[in-house]
Amino acid sequence: MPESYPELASVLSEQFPAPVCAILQGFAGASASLRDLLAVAPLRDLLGSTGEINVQDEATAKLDDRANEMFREALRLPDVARLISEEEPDPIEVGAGTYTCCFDPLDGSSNIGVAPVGSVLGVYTDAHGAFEAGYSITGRQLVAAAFTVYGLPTMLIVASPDRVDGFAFDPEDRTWRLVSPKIRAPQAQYASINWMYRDRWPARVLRAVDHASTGLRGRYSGSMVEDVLRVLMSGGVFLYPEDETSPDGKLRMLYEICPIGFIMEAAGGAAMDGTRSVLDVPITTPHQRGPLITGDGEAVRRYHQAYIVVD
Ligand code: AHM
Ligand code: MG
Repeated sequence: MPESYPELASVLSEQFPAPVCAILQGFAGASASLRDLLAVAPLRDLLGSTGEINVQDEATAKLDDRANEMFREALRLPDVARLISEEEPDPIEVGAGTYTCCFDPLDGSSNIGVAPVGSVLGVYTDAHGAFEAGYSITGRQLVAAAFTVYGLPTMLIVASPDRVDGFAFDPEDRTWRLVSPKIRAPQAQYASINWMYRDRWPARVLRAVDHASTGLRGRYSGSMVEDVLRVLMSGGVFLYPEDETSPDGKLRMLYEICPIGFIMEAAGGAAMDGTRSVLDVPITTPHQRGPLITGDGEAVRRYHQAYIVVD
């Protein structure tokens, strides 16, 4: 019975101030619309690329563009100061609000049309001076984080500093309902990493990956959000370390690494760059990259212990 699963709005209002509830509702609303678009993408000529190259030097998919517009509009809210999107070269100044919303409108672009993709949001406070000379921002300034996975079911994960909840989208009445309250990251069963990059890993990464993944089974989708959802629900560790072609890692701090790190720490797991929590890394540019090793605290600790050994 749907009535037995509390609706998103009532769960949010118990945990967050009204402006943060509005931001999270905006994210959930745009996610529901994007889910609809993804479901008909092959029928609406929405697969393939726009022919443009984005600020990350990656080909922009038509759906990257559409998703970006949807979240950009949904998050233009009175208490939002600025928006930072994976698809926008520069921050977008919105108003005199308190919050900076950083988002990846469509995570897992290489899976569009073939496998689940998602969206990621980080809500930062006190970020006004960020990126000006001498000012940095860290993931410790997050007050909320969320991500969606457009699979069956379509899932929305929302975190405050000490609680993580999972909501499923009900297409009948278009509500998000709490189906997995107070998620705790279970003991690792799976390791998610792109094993094809093994030859590019420095010796310490190779050693640490082997140490962290011993005894685990492999699962890797190419959509971080999907792999992280598995880590949260079934137990595991997700790893995207630095390598020879991406010496700083691939994933971006503000709208990928820190929101996921915040969620994982709130669920009792861990998220490190190898030496420290990703939430303690100073971020000085909007699209700064970093390594991410996240999931079950014990597996992340094994990575760390092997990583810090001096060669
Ligand atoms: P995107 O936001 O442009 O889709 O890039 C991020 C994605 C992650 O979802 C995923 O974990 C990773 O890139 C996959 O990269 P690779 O193909 O190098 O394994
Ligand atoms: Mg992404």
